[in-house]
Amino acid sequence: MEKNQKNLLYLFELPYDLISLPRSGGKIHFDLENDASRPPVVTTRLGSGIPVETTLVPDRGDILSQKLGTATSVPLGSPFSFFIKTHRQAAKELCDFFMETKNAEDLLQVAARVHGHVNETLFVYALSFVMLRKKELQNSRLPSIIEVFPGKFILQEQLMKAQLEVNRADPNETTPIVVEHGPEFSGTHLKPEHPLAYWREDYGIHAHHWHWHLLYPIDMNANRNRKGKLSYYMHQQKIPRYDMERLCLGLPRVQKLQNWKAPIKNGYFPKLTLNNSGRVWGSRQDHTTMQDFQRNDFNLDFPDLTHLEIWRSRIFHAIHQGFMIDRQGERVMLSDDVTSGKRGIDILGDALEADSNISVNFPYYGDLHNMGHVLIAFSHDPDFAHKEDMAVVGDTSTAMRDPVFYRWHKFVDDTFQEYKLMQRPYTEEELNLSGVKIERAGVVRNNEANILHTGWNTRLFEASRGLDFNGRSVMVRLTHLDHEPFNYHLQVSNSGKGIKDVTVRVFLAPKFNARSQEMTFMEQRILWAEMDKFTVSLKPGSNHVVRSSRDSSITNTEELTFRDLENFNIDPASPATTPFNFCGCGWPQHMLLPRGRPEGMAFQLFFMPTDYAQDKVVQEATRRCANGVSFCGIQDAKYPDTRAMGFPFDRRPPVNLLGQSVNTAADYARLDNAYIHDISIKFLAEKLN
Ligand code: CUO
Repeated sequence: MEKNQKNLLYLFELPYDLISLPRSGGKIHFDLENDASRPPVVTTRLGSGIPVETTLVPDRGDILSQKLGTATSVPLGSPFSFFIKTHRQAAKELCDFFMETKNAEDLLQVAARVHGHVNETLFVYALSFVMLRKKELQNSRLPSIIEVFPGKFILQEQLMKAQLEVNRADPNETTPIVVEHGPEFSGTHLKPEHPLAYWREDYGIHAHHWHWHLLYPIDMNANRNRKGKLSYYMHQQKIPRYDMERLCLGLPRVQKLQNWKAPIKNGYFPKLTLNNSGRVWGSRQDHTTMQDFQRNDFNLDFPDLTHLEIWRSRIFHAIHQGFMIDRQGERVMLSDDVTSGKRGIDILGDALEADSNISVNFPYYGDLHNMGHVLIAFSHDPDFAHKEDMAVVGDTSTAMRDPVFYRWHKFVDDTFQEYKLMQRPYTEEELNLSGVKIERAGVVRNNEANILHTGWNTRLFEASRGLDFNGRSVMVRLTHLDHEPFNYHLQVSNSGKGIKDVTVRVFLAPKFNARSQEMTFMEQRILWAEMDKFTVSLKPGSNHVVRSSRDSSITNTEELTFRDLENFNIDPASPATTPFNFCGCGWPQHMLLPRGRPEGMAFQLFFMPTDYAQDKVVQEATRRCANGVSFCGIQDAKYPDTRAMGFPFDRRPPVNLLGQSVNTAADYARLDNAYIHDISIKFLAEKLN
């Protein structure tokens, strides 16, 4: 990576501190010409004997405050929320300003000058947004959001402990301080939702969610291929994963939040800081009721609960009538069986998500999903009487910590499912793939078949990249769920005379419901979680297909830390081949499996090869950032599958298949190209590796 690209990395360090403060353990220093805020502390820090690389940032008269537009309207040190329309506007203006820069050097200088003048999260958002999109920066990578904003992930008490240790230690001491961060910190088992805290507070799912919203922002004129539907699908897939985890712990499946005037049973106290001043995220007591929004600190001109209810009614009318009404009063048909133009699910996704530029009729269908986040995020202080900050559910990097997130998104998903159930079922012809038969399929881990193991693991992050601990390195060891890697094995026959390319679709669902009964097709339908989707060429005759769990179509590799990025160089000639094809989006690999139970828990794997000739998408662009493609798409390219996301479980089943009724998913497995296989997942409750 060239020097300026590499130095962009350091603009992500210490977002709450002066830009002139040394970075990378004192090795990097931005020297801003004519910058009055350059503090005397720099001299002291730089006098530590470490060789320092200084980057001079010339005085840039062209960076005038009016160019930043509304970007300065979000106060420093306060939360930034993409669910708030005025914040989206601020983000758009800052992103547009950064996008005008000519190259890495120009961006570095402009961003260094803007640093400290705009809200910190907004700054990191805009810089990330631009680095992901500028062609000339395609070989740069973003550091993990966990290291950029440790306060959003790590218990305030632990960070304070580290600070106290730094204060007490000999100033010449250089060994890093390591603090532990266990899987459960936000409550106790006295609360029914607490046993799942390790899952909701996992760092990886938040990094994924933050990154996904960076790739698919709303109101940013960044209209990516099948965005509306991908928003539905990526968020939909969190629900079966969450429900599976609940069933592992004997908890009932998540209930949608649909009565908005009734108290929300479970509160949430995040115990996280907004910034290094110790300002905390808003907390919600048990039994808090959503209220009309009466704050004036966000320049939002409505919104009250009645609006949400009206928008919901209009969207449900549209779903049941099969069309939406655009701004000219014309009908826009909603159907997934289209040969050109947008599928109904995309149109619905854009209106519900909602993107005011793409929604068929934003004033009429409103801003339902976003404003739901907002009203919940301020339900603890809807009129600012307590001067409390937003709750975590308003920020994409923290929203999934709160149990109410899943209740809200269960409501959103059920709305999409209402639409999906209006679609005709797939025909036998659409489900079948003649000439291809799965003889056997299953999973193997360490030579043992069909039993998968989960347990705990740890990962180290450098909190001192995001927060200043007087120049001392502070590491945090995060404990998280993990599993032993495994392989899928499929024995597939091809009775044709030539090579047959197929897309193998793999899903996982619990075998039994909360009452320990086997599930009907419709009950299990929305519990299938995508595990993988890959293309293989089947030669005539029998084929043994082996696929590693590490190559899953939904997961990324691991979060890239500052240290990883400092030590790596992408070969510009082969950007699509290295592990660093990873660009940050994707479900965390360590969360691929639900945790199961100590005695083992019964799950089913569903395998279905479909015809790649029909599935494939002709791509004009080169592949890049092709990790987690099922959730994240491919950067600068079309979504690489023509079928509906979630196929074949996105629709209700046909009444008859191969002459018999369809009652369970196993009835699909009567097709030669489908296979159901029982497995057991055992939670070892110990450290793996
Ligand atoms: Cu990602 Cu509601 O869209 O959290």
